[in-house]
Amino acid sequence: MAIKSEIKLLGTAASPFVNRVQFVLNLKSIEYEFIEENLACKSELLLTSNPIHKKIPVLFHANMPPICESLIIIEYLDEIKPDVHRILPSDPVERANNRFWANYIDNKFYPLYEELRLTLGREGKEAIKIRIMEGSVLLEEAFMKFSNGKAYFGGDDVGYLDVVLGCFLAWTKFVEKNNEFKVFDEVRTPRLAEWTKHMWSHEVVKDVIPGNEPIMNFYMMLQKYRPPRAI
Ligand SMILES: N[C@@H](CCC(=O)N[C@@H](CS)C(=O)NCC(=O)O)C(=O)O
Repeated sequence: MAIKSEIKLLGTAASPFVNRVQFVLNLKSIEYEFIEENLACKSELLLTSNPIHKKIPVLFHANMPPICESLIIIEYLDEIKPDVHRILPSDPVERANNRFWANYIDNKFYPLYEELRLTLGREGKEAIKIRIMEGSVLLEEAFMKFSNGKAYFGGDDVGYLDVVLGCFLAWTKFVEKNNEFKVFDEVRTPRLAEWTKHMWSHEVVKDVIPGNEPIMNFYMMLQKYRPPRAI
């Protein structure tokens, strides 16, 4: 299938969900056009292509209807280019387990970062930090199971869960710095601490992971439009 330049990605550099899609496009050597979205003033393109959620990323493939939701997009890419760097395992049970943990990461683990930002007061923040660290231990256990002693969830190279969790690396660093704790550390989560280093230096990841400036700009936008609250 001719894919070159038929793919367009609507997003912004600081969005982990957009970065997730970029990782997979890179892994599969799919060329794409990046369309910058301004979430402070959403474009007509975003509102019409993702009218339900009004969120990025949105993927456009030739003249087909837009595809929304990052996990759906990366699975779509895996399906249209299965011959290059498969990210999901071929075994249905393993695939189901991968999806289970992706669901945990997106719906339980990462939302705690946002909850930490939104919570005012030392006590409340400390309680959320504990929940994040408990989550990191669960992820360490999952990593041990999936990686089989190798460097990645996917084994010898980046797989589905590396993409799903790895897209949050820059935000993890930011959250750690802002809140003076470690999400993944050498003592509590030694394998994930090691994995973090592999991910940061991985070819397809390192050019996508946003630097401090886009992260800080995005953070300031969140603070403005969705400010913290006292609980
Ligand atoms: N479940 C969605 C989450 C996407 C998401 O939260 N995107 C954020 C940017 S990081 C967004 O577009 N936010 C706009 C809004 O909340 O109005 C996915 O996986 O694609």
